[in-house]
Amino acid sequence: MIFNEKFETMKLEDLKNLQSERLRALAKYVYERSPVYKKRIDESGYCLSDIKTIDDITKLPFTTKDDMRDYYPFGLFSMDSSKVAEFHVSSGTTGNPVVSGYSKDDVDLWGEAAARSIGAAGGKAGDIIQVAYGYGLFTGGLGLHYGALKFGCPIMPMSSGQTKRQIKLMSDFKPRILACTPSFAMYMGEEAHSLGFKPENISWEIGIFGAEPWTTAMQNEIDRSLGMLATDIYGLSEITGPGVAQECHLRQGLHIWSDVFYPEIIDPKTDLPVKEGELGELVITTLTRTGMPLLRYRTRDLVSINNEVCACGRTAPRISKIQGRTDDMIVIRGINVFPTQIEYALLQVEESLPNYQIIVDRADKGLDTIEVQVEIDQKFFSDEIKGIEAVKQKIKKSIEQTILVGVNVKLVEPKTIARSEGKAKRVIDNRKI
Ligand code: DLL
Repeated sequence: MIFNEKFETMKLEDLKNLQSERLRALAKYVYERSPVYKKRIDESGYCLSDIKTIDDITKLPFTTKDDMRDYYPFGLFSMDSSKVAEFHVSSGTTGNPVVSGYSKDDVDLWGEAAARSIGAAGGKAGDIIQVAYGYGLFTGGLGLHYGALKFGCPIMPMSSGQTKRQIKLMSDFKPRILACTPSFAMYMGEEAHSLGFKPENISWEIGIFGAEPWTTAMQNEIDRSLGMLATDIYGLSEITGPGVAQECHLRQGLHIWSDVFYPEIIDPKTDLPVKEGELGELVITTLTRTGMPLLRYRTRDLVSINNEVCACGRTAPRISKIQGRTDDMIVIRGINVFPTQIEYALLQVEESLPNYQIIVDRADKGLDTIEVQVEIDQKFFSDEIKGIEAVKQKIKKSIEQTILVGVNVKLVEPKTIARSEGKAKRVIDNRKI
């Protein structure tokens, strides 16, 4: 179902005019309210009157994840923090987390974007939705929640975890839609089967899955094992949570709601646009946000774009599934993890040496695992087993407290982990994405 006919099927020419109008207003808005953007626009050699159409967007400065960290917590807001309705936070590369401030209108916009996404996935008003993304500073739970409220779907605000309870309530309430990370969907499917459920006893018909990379093969596997249509949803806290882009039932790319989140695809090395269909970094401008609007935000996510009108009738362009990232962030079970966080956690434990490797795997059933191999001083190896086990637990605890994801720790002797002469390859990602 198309939730918002006017914007989702707008003629391309009208869409371009709307984007141009919104870009002019946005440039003025941030220039007047954000000292950071005022300074950057002044330094760019362009002025507001140079921003006439959406094609002039390239005259505006980029915003990066480093900016988010440097201006932590509220320095990039265009609104006083007392006027903000909600804060959301995700992991930053080092030190400071990434904070995003949503005004009341931004929360409304987020609900609109997520509602369009529920419709694109095939949802209908009245469908019960089981929201099994985490609620809280992470945007997954609340994003689908706001979308469902707007769309008119009765909500089961489950949050993540409690697998058996999720399945029991699925069986009793018969939700038609399940929203969670793809790895959690796989896990729930596995549990449901072990409890004796067959695909025909599973009420979910539509999955709205995202927050982590996953393949089409995994999508097909979820379709098969849960007897549903698994669709991909994309988003990031800085822009808006889930609902920046979403696959329609045809699953030929994710429609990016470009009347509000304007996409550019650039070569991350030259910063120049790539040709339609070529892989590049997704850069997004929030055309209508008011709390923390962002100009040309470098998402570091690698995608290609297809501007052709989709057979579903939507004119919003489609991005490919996320093909990778330009940095070393690993998204594991929906949580962003940076190797530097693991390094930090290791350095808190005196027995560990700062030589480590992170091995990410995807088990057969789709659940991602992290193993951290850590070198420890030779002298601890001569210790009795109990002592070694205690060091291992100490390291495990330190890492888990930092990254908020369970890990396996393997202690190895000094000089076991390959040394590098260039950039150290800290992460071995064995997931086939
Ligand atoms: O993950 C928002 C979200 C919640 C999206 C629920 C979809 C569903 P962050 O925690 O800020 O926000 O992480 C954003 O996660 O830059 C991508 O690298 C990755 N990511 C998000 N969705 C997808 C997806 C949420 N569908 C970062 N496929 C992004 C691959 C995804 N990666």
